[in-house]
Amino acid sequence: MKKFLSVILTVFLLLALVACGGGNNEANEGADNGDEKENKESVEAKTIRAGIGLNDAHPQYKGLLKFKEIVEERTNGEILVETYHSGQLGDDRTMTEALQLGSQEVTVPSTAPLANFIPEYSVFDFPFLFPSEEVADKVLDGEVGQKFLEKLESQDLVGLAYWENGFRQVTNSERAITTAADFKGLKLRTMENEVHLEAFRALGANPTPMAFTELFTALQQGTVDGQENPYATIYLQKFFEVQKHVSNTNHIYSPFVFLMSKSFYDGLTDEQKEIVKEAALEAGKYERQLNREANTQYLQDLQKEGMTYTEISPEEHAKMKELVQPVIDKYADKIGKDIVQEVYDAIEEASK
Ligand code: TK8
Repeated sequence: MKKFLSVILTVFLLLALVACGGGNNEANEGADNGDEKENKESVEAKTIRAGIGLNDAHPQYKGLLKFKEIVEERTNGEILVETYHSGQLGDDRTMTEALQLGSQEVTVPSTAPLANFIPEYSVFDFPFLFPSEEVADKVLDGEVGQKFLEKLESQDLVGLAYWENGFRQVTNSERAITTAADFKGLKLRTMENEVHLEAFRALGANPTPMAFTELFTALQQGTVDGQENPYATIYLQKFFEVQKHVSNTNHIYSPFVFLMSKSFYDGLTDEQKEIVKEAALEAGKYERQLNREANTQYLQDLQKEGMTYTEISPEEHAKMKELVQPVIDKYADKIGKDIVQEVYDAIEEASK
């Protein structure tokens, strides 16, 4: 009998050991699962596909690399950034639509094509709106600029910062432009924005809206006589190879807007949201500085490459302003006089 009881006891003890060990296993499994899940999550970093239209020589791309550096460092690799330039992912409108669809996470378009998504953005392309880069910074980085960024949410977009495209200058291969009358009949490519189109019509030109990705070929083939962009773009995109004349029209200060897909942004932790916003702002300040530093140098380099540079006098600039004023009045009505007035008031305040 004793022997029988000791066998039963041994079997019972063995069963008890096995059960506890399993529990531990389960606990371990749980822990493993937990660790595994945690490891899995940390292994599966989020990826930002960031695309722009300008090439890798442009300050805009250097700004994108700065954004990548800051985000990857501050998130310890939880977020990785893939950068694409030269329209590899498409033109401004296509990439902005990709953000809305969630098939791309970041792009940095000019404000002009954004007006096709949020009409109020046209105000930033009113000719001669910003008198200087410094005033543009103050207004865009202040209350008014923030108000415009918030409008993007209705389009499934998050505006994180303003970067700089810069003051736009006209180039062409027909004639030197020194007067308002010299625009007459020029076939000029413009961005896909009604204000740009109508302003150049008011100057007597014959404008054609076109994506930036098609521009160099159109200039090369003579589909258009000219275009307008900041000196940095004219030089770094090698437009001097297909354009003869450049003049300091300074007709529009063009901002870039750093856009993120809302669906991607909403999926970030609060800490990650702060990091991407800080990174967009810090990289934007860096990009603006690079863009400005070399502007004078770019103009000299364009002339070294054989372009003729002509200056437009204050009197002729005044004539240009007079010719485009009816377009400004029309679009101020169209997009809302109040918000337009807010922008002009902010500019006046920032100019003091
Ligand atoms: C580049 C464009 C470009 C703009 C244009 O993606 O289209 O002429 O000035 O900088 O945004």
